Amino acid sequence: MLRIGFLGLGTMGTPMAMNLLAAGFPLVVWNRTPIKTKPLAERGAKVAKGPAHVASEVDVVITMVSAPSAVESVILGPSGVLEGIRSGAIVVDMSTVSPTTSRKLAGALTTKQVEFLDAPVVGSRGPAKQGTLVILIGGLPGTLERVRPVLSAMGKTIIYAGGVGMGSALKLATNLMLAHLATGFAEGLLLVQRCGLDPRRFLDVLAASTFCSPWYETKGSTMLKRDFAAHFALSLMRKDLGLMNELAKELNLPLPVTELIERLFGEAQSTGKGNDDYSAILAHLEAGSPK
Ligand code: NA7
Repeated sequence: MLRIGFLGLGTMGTPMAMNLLAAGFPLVVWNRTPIKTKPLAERGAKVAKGPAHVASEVDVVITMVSAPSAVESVILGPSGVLEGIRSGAIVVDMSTVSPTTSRKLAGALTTKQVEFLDAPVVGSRGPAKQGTLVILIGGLPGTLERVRPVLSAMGKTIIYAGGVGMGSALKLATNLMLAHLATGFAEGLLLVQRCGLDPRRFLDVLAASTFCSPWYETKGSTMLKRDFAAHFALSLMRKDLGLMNELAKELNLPLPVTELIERLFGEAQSTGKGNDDYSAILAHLEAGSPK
């Protein structure tokens, strides 16, 4: 059985690593804040001293950290994965980063004959726990086949996007939709409430019409209750909006609405909502709309 190393035990990484243990994979873990390794260690994972140490002991290294700078530091930085990894190993980065970052990592790892996949996920804390994430892949199809059983322990659907960077590009496009959806729903909800309507009727209409999505029943319902406990932090969505707009600029593609939404998320973050769920964009819009 492949030996797996897992770096980054945050909201997403911990349940994903738990599912690897549950599937029987021998697991070595590391996290920048060491205390977060405890639940994994209690279930049999080995805790390593750092990313290079993890990489020296496994066949597949998985990274699940917050942002491009974090994954670059974990893989390319001092005592990083690149220092310890053996040729023939595979690195799978499941963080949401830019396609440029994915290509940079793949290029650096090639110097050690290490294959790379960008494999960001769609789905937040719940699907990570249930092992039902949707995993988007950039890289060689042969590399994907080597790690498919590993990915299948964490996700229900694996979508092959293309070469290195394409998984990251597809993920950014998907999160673009999510940011638009949350912002649009929030504005619609405020309008409905200001008109004196019962907001549940708004959900009823959405559920009965062509753009029905389970998102409205899950996220829409928690937004109605103003429950903004983080499943996917607003600060991370703000980071992704920045990556989308950066990518669009590289492609000379105007995304005017996404630019505006990035600004709104930036304002929400600067007023202290960064650690709330991304759906707290509703609270930000509400605060700016006095009666
Ligand atoms: P979290 O819960 O914020 O976790 C982020 C993880 O990234 C956590 O383990 C952090 O370690 C780690 N991190 C952040 N910066 C660094 C640096 N510089 N070096 C090493 N490790 C770092 O995020 P989620 O689990 O919700 O999301 C993970 C990814 O999936 C992200 O790309 C999302 O956009 C999608 P810490 O515990 O703070 O020491």
